Amino acid sequence: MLKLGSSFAALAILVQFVAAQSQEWGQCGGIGWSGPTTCVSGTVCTKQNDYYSQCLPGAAGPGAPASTGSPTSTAGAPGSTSTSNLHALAKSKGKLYFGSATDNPEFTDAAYMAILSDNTMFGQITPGNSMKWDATEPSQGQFTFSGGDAVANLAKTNGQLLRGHNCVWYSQLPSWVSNSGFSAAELTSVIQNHCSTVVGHYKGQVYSWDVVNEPFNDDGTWRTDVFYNTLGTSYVSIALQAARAADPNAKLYINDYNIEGPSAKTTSMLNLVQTLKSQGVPLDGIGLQGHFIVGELPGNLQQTLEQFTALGVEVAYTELDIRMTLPATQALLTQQQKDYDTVVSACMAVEGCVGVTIWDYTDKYSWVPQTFPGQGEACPWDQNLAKKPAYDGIVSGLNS
Ligand code: 9MR
Repeated sequence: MLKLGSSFAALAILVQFVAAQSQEWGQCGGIGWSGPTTCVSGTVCTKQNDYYSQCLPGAAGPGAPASTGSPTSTAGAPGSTSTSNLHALAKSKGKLYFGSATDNPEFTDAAYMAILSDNTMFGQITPGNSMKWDATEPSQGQFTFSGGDAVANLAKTNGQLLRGHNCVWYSQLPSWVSNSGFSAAELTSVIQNHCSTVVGHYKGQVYSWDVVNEPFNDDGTWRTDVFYNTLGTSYVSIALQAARAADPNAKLYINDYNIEGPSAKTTSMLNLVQTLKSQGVPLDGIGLQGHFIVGELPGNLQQTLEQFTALGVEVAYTELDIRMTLPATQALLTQQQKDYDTVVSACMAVEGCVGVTIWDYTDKYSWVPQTFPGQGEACPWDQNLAKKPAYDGIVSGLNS
């Protein structure tokens, strides 16, 4: 846990260091915009409308780093030997789904899509970015659903469940929300309009929504973003109620990282669930993201899942990946196999754990190397879409 915490501290420093450029999906221009107008490597500043330009993943500009492919390749290392497909196996063992995140720019990669669209492998998908606030309401009242619709349509075509991600989050949040100085009443209606429009747009198509994402700091205190600073903790119930009204059949989740084992943050999330339940606020599930480091899993995974389900919510690992310091070695890949087994086994042991989603299935499209330089290889498929030993770890967990 300590190392996990310090990695996020390192991330904070990194984010400050590169603040002169906008991050992927961040704003990079538009009328009234006074922030950075250049984008980090691998993304291109793209005009959405007169008021909003955004750094979209795309052709790397000058100065972009070399491909993350070759130096970290696991080529040569023994891969997976299992012949089971993950979702089919998860279903046969009583779970609702085994799933993967995906992202729109990946849709042009035919080899990637062939594996993603195999519904015996993945019975559920989550859009990594295209249903977030900056993608769906880049300027106030102007909703754009093209990216999210492409993911929803893919799920429908493939016969896969869809997780919606997300309504209210401090990140990938347009500046018109964070910097307008809205009063409490104004921000309430901004949240209600956003959540009800986005959740309503996908009504009937989404199994579960991450309505609120990452409300807590690692020390268990509330994250002081525009929502908390303006509305206190009430923003959570405002968002959940708007989502429930917009799609009464979608399961409504709060989703966070570093709540997978005992910690101050886990305690805060447990307390929040208890409070919301006692107030009759609609809440169906807690998403435990599961961004882990090889060899450093928190203890008591199963017990922590059970602490949540005892409060009357379902749980899921919603963004599982297990990263390592590069270069990958056989020992690290073997430990990663064990770690995937341990995490998936914990979900299998808890009836109210409905499924596991990996935060994209291949190292080719993992978020990790860009966010944690020097780390990677977090996914069960390698850069070349070959299964790694981690895949056998998942199969072993599903069979447990
Ligand atoms: O996978 C997403 C990546 O493409 C984006 O650049 C990043 C920006 O914040 O968000 C990633 O997904 C995050 C998710 O929405 C919330 N939990 C942490 C995930 C990894 O950063």
